[in-house]
Amino acid sequence: VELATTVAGILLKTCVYNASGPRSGTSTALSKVAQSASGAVLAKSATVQKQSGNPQPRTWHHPDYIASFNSEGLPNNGIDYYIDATTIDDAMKDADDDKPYFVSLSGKSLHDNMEMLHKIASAPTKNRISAIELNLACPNVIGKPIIAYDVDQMDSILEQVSQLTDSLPPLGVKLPPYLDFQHFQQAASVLNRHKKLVKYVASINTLGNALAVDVVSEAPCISSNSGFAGLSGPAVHYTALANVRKLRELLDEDIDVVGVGGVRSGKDVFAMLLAGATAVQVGTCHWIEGPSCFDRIVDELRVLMEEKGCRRIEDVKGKLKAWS
Ligand code: RRO
Repeated sequence: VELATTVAGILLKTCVYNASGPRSGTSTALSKVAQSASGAVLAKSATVQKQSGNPQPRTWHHPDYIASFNSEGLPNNGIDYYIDATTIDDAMKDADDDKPYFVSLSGKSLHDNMEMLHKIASAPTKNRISAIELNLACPNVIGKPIIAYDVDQMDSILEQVSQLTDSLPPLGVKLPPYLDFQHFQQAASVLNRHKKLVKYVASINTLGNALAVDVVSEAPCISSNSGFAGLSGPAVHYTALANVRKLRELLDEDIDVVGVGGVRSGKDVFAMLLAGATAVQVGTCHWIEGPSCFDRIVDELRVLMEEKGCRRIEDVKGKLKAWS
């Protein structure tokens, strides 16, 4: 069974890799992903300056791991760190030679995103950065909306970024979950308009502004942002599958769809592939289980594909059958 795939034309030896966020903020954490069966290494979303994020406690896992919550508020080491040669050396030194390294950007304004993109365009490490994931879906910056819910704003950001296309690695966009077919249409038409720039979408980020309540203390489980937090894990897996399916249907075929949301087994990856994903990211499960989850999930996927007689990703991708 061949589990290799391509995302934005970049070869991944396995179609499963880490989502931005969990265990992706430092070169030490990234090196553990790099040494696993993860098909790529994706860094935590960066801002222009290093920042420490929201007050603690800002994460909470349901005891049965059916759902996780975070209001991290973008703790990260700043863009310079993620594109620095020493960071990339440390992160990738024990990985397969050609394992791709991706950065994620989550600027607090268009100006900040442009500044980070200009830094990448002139970085000596530019050709070691296989792709850039532009996060237009962070729910946790207090006072800032989820950009990709405002399609006009998404359009104008992509318009600006387009002017840099030729000097940048391929670009993907991290999307929030959409719930309404009209919103899928609106988002897809903006993304299709920018298909020269946008080579993949990663769908979905956390479901924004959920609330977990602790019945003992009668207070929210999370202190920051009045307890409101991004919801992830198995609770959002079905929303993620629907987003992958719908976006695959609506997006131009040149734009890859990377599935992300509540994936914790080979079966979950297989379902994402059937829905149309070209590759699948793992976030919450990596957070809880650690980087060995990539080896386990890839093994499970290999066994399942063997059982089903599927020899490559293309045999599964987008092949969801009609109900019968
Ligand atoms: O750091 C965060 O609070 C965070 C980000 Br940038 C994001 O994109 N998604 C999320 O759930 N948390």
